[in-house]
Amino acid sequence: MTRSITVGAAQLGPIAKDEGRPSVVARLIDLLRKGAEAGCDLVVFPELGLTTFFPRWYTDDIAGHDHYYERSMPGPETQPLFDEAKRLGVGFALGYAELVDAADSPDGETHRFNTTILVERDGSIVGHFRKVHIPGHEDDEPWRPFQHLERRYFEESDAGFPVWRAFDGIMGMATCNDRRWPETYREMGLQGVEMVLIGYNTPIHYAPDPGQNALQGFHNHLCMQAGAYQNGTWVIGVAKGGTEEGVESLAQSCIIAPSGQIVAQAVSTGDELISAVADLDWCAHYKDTLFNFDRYRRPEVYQRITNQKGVIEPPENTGSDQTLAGDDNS
Ligand code: CDT
Repeated sequence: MTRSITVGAAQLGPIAKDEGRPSVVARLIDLLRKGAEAGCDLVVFPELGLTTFFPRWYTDDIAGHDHYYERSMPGPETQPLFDEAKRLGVGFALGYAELVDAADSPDGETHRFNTTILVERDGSIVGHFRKVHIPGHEDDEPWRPFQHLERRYFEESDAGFPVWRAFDGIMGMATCNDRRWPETYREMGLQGVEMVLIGYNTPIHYAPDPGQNALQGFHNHLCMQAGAYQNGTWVIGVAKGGTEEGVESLAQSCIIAPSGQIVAQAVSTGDELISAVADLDWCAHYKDTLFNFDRYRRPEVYQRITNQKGVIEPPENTGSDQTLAGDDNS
């Protein structure tokens, strides 16, 4: 018997700055119901799926933007989503801005994270993931047409990429920029992950190098398809797309099989539910053959994959001849 789950990618269109939580939660519930109609066990929503992408605005005092953060999950405004999930028997993953109050924090400090939760079909929270790779900048950079101040609004998580047993499989999460890093998938791949859930907000315009603008769609699929194939896992990539507060963001949400093939893709830039039947046993075709880590990986020779940051300078005189064992160029 195969372990198949039906998974939905619930792409969102823009969320306006003044759109309140009740309206956004109603949109999420509508997509959840569409997922139920499609037979979904699990519906995946995007990064920061409850608010506009507020890190595009500079502020001296980020505490003035705390209304964009959730202090509890579920909270009074998100409880209806949990209730509907339980009623329908459909789980979900949802990205949101998380605020940990100083009073609730082990170190007595306030913390802000870019977080995603995974919720089971009975409405219980399976796990929290906090974004590891925080892109953009900390300070106002007025030369940009719009800001990408995630590094001002969110801390980097040091918790890495855990996996959870849920939905009859091994589930992992990552958030937006995390999807561009091979370590993200490999960390979870080494723990046997079978499905990685990824929400994203990706502006088409990349101010530091606009030459990349035309490649946004290509890079989006390239990194997720490679991560899926090289780790024998399903990857579900879900956008908040369309033009939000004047900023155009990539859509192209997709469901990727362990072969690296896209098996479903959104066709709009707005609220849209796509789905696919995901056979988790398909992962073994890759995990037990080409990417049998125990048999073929060579961690003992991957000397530069360590805890260092930045680039390690190569030693002097490392011509290609000298890299061959036994060569003697003296
Ligand atoms: N949200 C997020 O992580 N977006 C980034 C944009 C980076 S441009 C500063 C992404 O990697 O898609």
